[in-house]
Amino acid sequence: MRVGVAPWPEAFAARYRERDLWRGVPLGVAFAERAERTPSRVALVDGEQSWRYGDLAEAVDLLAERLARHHGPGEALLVQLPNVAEFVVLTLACFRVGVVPVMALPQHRRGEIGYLLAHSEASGWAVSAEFRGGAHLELVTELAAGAPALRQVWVQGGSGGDGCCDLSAACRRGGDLAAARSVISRRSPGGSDAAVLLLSGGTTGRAKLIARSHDDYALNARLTASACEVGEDTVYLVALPAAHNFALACPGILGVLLSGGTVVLSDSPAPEKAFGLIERHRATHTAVVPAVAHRWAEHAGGGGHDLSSLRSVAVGGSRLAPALARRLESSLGARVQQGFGMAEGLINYTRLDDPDEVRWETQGRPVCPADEVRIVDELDRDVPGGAVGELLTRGPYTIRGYFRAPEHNAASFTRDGWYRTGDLVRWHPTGNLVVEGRRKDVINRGGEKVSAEEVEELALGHPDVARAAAVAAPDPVLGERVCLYVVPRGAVELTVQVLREHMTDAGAAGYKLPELLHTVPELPVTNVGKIDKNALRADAAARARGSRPDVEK
Ligand code: OOB
Repeated sequence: MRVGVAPWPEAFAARYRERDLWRGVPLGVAFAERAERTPSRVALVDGEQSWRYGDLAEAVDLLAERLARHHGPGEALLVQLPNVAEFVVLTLACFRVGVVPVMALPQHRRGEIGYLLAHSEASGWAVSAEFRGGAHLELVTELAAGAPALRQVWVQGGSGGDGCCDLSAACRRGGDLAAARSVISRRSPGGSDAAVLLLSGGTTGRAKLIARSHDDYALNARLTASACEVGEDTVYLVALPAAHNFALACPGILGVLLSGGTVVLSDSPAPEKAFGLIERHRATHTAVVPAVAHRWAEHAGGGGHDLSSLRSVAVGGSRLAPALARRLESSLGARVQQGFGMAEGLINYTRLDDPDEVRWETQGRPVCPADEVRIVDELDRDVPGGAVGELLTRGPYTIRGYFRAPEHNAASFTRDGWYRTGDLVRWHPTGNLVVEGRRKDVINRGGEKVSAEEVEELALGHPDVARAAAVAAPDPVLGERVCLYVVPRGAVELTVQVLREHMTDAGAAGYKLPELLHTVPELPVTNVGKIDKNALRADAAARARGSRPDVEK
């Protein structure tokens, strides 16, 4: 099955091409051209190993030829890898032969992976033999039988046994490059073909898949690289999960590799690890979520590391408090660039030379002049200047629909193609956006988006739960945590641990599990009979402030 991108209306597409925003150059070709220009510059560093552009391009092409033997054009390949070199080689190799990587997370478990395999009809799955003690290979055995489209499993960092390909070995150089390049030339995708399937930051229910085209994702990477002043002299530390759009292409791995800079991988955002890498490789740029920024700001003074090479720290994914932005700049001696973006497209950034007020207090402005932004009320009417409303957006790198989700699309997009972000924002007088809240029912746990509905469904699967509602409880570091209100069935005593175990057994990833549980005799309802989530959020906030007795079990 070929993964397709929801098309833009022809008039828009023509305009984006005319303005040279869409260049018809697939990402694999853009990378190969860059590698030809600067073959001896260092492209990638993972631990003690590093790849020059020329070496990396060769490794990519040899793997691409191997991929082409197993996976057809436009077929999905589920990528579930940590921040390792194989992630980068595999992603670029997919781009070269039009295989579409599905960017899953190493933390995903049976529930998420089973759904992603089925929904994308992936013909391949790349998985790590070992990730923080997780039993990924057991998951392969368990799920492969129920995924009829799956033909090939690729294992990183160890052999996966029968029938699996050793991805790490396949990423090492060696092979007939000329033959590989002749296969690639026959398999190269077009600019409007799907490049990648990203996961949406949690909307209603299961994560939606977001098909991004080569044209639009290349533009995304280019423009964010330019907004962050990334170039050949950039050394970018990947501290967030590489599969996340922020670290992958905003500017992230792709923005840096298309600009001739160096990508340094870190397997953890912990300050002890990240600071060591910044010092050792003289990193100039990195990106973190506010929860990580918090840890870095605490650690910077006492870390004893030389961070003087660092110029810019992009912070995004959830709300950054102005005081933390200021503190981060002074403790790291680098400029903060707030990034407010989404896997669906639109990316806003503050710029390095913006005044303090903008860098600290706003979430920046769109990176592309062709990005269209509206701020509207509940009836989709534009709100007066400076007022808060929902952000709607359209543009050359914002999708026109989720992958295979017609019902959901009808709710998430207006008839004329605007994406309803679910974010409540306002214009700052300086022409930058400020995020004020959200309309969508999502819990943003330190940048990881959790759908409240998904948590509720998981909770309702427990026989002793009669009703359930998940809301965000404020947290000083993570911003928000998953807080669950349940009405138990009968007189049974439910604890947060029991429900966490139940949800884990049901196959849910750890970051979705409730951290706070409140058992209540009844859930509050609004006057139209819907669960009153605002009342629950207020209750969760009051409990977090300690102004109510905590009945947490
Ligand atoms: C990034 O992407 P996603 O797809 O994981 O999540 C998007 C959602 C936004 O709709 C918004 O609700 C929230 O995450 N968000 C922010 C934010 N950045 C994202 N909320 C407040 N302040 C911010 N700075 O999270 C993402 C993708 C690319 C670059 C940066 C972040």
